[in-house]
Amino acid sequence: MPDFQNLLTPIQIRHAPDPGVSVKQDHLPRIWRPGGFSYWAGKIGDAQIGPLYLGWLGVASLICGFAAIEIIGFAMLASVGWDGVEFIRQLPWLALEPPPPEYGLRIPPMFDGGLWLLAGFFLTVSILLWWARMYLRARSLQMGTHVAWAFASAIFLYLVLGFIRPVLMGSWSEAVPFGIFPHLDWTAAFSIRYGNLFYNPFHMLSIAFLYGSALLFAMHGATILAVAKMGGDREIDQITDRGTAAERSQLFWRWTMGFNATMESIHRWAWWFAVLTTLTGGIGILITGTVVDSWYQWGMKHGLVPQYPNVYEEITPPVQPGELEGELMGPVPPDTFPGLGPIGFAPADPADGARIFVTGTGTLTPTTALTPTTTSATRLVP
Ligand code: 07D
Ligand code: 07D
Repeated sequence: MPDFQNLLTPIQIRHAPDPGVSVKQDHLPRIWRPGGFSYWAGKIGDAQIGPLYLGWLGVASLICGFAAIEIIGFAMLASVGWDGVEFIRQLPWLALEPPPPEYGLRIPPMFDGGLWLLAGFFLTVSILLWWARMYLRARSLQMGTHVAWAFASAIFLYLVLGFIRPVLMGSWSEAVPFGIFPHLDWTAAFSIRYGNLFYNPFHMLSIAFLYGSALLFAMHGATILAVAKMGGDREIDQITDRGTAAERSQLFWRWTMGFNATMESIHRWAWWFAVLTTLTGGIGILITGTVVDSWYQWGMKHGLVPQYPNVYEEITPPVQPGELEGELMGPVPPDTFPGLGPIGFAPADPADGARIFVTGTGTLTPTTALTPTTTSATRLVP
């Protein structure tokens, strides 16, 4: 029976490195054989480093990942005139942007989005190969494939953001740019463009699962640490042989909240919360712009948010010539008034909500029926 050890009192034993169980599916030799030891790794975990299994999937994934990073890096370096110092200084702001909208889903010129497409291709292949590697390593160890399927959920969100949704929307320009702050700008702009993502119920679910993951992780980590001195950190033993640690940790939660997870079920809770974060998130992004155009308007329709105030008279289209200057409340599709001058957004008046000004000459004949959601009221100024 080993002595109780924790992060502060580790005893690092040096011995012949443990090669691990042998499995017959090993096609390629493990590298770093026979493995070595690291004092600092031993401070935070297991001191043994390696052997590392690097099959052809791993090699191919690393090559593709390297290619993606090279393309992104050199495109960013080119964007600062090949100046290494500026590259480092401005790195967080640099971007490799997707093609502009005019190319739709066509292959764009190399320096007008083509590099983005190429980098995305290599990154995606790299991620998918890494997924296959994880799956096959688990299989060859005769484990379940839970890790691979959790990773698949994250990959689903990644593919929705950068591939599936852009394809459904018919344009690569819908996708996320590569870049540290630029991808945050994209995230903020996406939310604004589609009427505030907070009103997207799948964004709500994703947030609940994200926060829930953090809470469960904190509860579980803290509980196991609290009973580690009774052997609770040897969690798996506790499933088959419930010693006093498992007993107490479960009693603790039953006392505190009347219910306790089991040594096994807590890991299912954690797995599902993590997996559902990106799964519900991916659904939320998938239906944004494809099914729902404005989450704020969706919220109005379903009573989440108040209607725009109806402070002006209702518009009765078509409006006669001469009555071409006015304010229309609410978003108006851009081709509603053909031949008309600019339709611009005015600064929101807190009392009235957002206004859209219509100016110009011609016949004000809406091509789209002005429903209460496209226009709630107007005051036309002759
Ligand atoms: C701690 C595991 C280690 C992983 C790390 C990330 C890269 C990127 C590439 C410069 C928890 C490694 C980073 C390989 C370098 C280039 C071109 C995981 C841990 C340390 N984001 N995001 C970050 C990615 C999206 C958002 C940070 C990737 C969506 C917000 C990092 C993707 C949206 C914030 C990063 C992706 C979004 C971040 C820290 C892919 C909506 C932050 C990540 C492939 C979901 C935070 C400056 C981290 C930040 C942040 C990477 C997608 C929103 C650069 C690889 C499009 C609001 N994101 N992100 O620790 O500080 O994750 O940004 O989908 O505030 Mg992001
Ligand atoms: C990105 C999965 C892909 C990653 C993969 C890993 C590598 C290699 C290398 C380690 C993260 C690739 C790995 C490349 C790494 C090394 C060496 C997972 C990813 C495959 N939001 N929001 C979410 C909150 C707002 C917006 C989810 C909170 C605003 C958009 C999450 C708030 C606006 C999107 C979440 C908030 C906005 C999201 C992400 C608060 C901006 C998404 C879940 C309190 C102004 C994404 C449905 C996740 C989503 C998303 C949280 C606010 C925009 C729950 C807490 C209103 C556009 N937001 N958000 O796990 O799914 O991501 O939405 O304000 O796309 Mg949000």
